[in-house]
Amino acid sequence: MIESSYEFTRAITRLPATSIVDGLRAENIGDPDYEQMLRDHAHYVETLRLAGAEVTELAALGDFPDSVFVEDVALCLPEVAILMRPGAESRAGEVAQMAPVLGDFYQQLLSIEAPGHIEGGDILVTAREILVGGSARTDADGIAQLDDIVKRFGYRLREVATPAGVLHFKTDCSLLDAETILATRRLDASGCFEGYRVIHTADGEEAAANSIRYNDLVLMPAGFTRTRERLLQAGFDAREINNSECAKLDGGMSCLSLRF
Ligand code: CIR
Repeated sequence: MIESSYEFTRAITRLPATSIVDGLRAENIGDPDYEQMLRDHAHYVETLRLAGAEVTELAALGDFPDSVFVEDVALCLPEVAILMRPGAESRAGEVAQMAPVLGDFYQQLLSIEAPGHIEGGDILVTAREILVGGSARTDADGIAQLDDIVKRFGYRLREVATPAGVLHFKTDCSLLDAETILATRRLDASGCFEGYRVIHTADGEEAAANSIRYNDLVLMPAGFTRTRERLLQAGFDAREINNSECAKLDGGMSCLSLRF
C-alpha cells in the first residue's frame, strides 16, 4: 500500500480559461468572476509551493470550460498514472490534453476505456485503500476497470457511494493523515469510514470538506471558521484559500490539482 498518501513532491494545475463562465454546475448561483478566480488560483498554487510542491502550471484551455478542475481527468499513484474517462460529456476531451503531460512524469500511463466512466473527484486514496464513490459521473464499469488496474500494483479498491445530489465523493471528504478523514456528517453516516478517525465539518460548513493535505499543510476553502478551528485543534496546519468562484461550479481544493 501507499506509505504516505499525503506526502508529495509534484502537482499539476491548469489556469482557468475565460470560458469558465460556461462551466458545469448543479445549481446556478451566478457565473464566477474570472479575475477573482485567477487571484484565488494564484494563491492556491503559491500555497502548494509553500508546502513543497514543484508545480507544473498548464496553459488555459478555452475549449474546455471545466479544465481548471484537473483532478477529474487522472489518478496519480506512485507507480502509475491512470487516465480517467469523465462522465460529463463536455469534459471528455480534457483527458487527451493531460495525457502527454503525465507522459513526461510517468513511465506507466494506463487508461479507463469505453464504456466505463470515472472521475478523479470520486477517488480518495488513503494509506490502506482506494475508496471510489459511485456517482452520476462514476459508474460500475469504470470502477471495475480501475479495480483491475490498481490490483496489479497491489492496491485494494473499495467501492462506496457518493451521497445523492453530491457531485463527487471528495466533495464531502478529504484525507488529513493516514488515519484521519475530514468528512461531512451526511457522508460519514453512510459508514464508509469505519476504522478511520473522522473529523466532521461543522454544521452548515459542509463545503469545507473538500480540502487537501499536501505534506505539512492542509489547504481549505476560506470562511469555515468552526471547521478550521477543529482542524487547528487537532494539530493540522490549515491554510485558507478563497474558493467563492470555484464553488459556483461545485469545485473545491482537491479539484484544482493532481498531486503525486
Ligand atoms: C464539474 O461539474 O465537472 C465541474 N464544474 C466541477 C468539478 C469539480 N471537481 C472535483 O470535485 N474533483
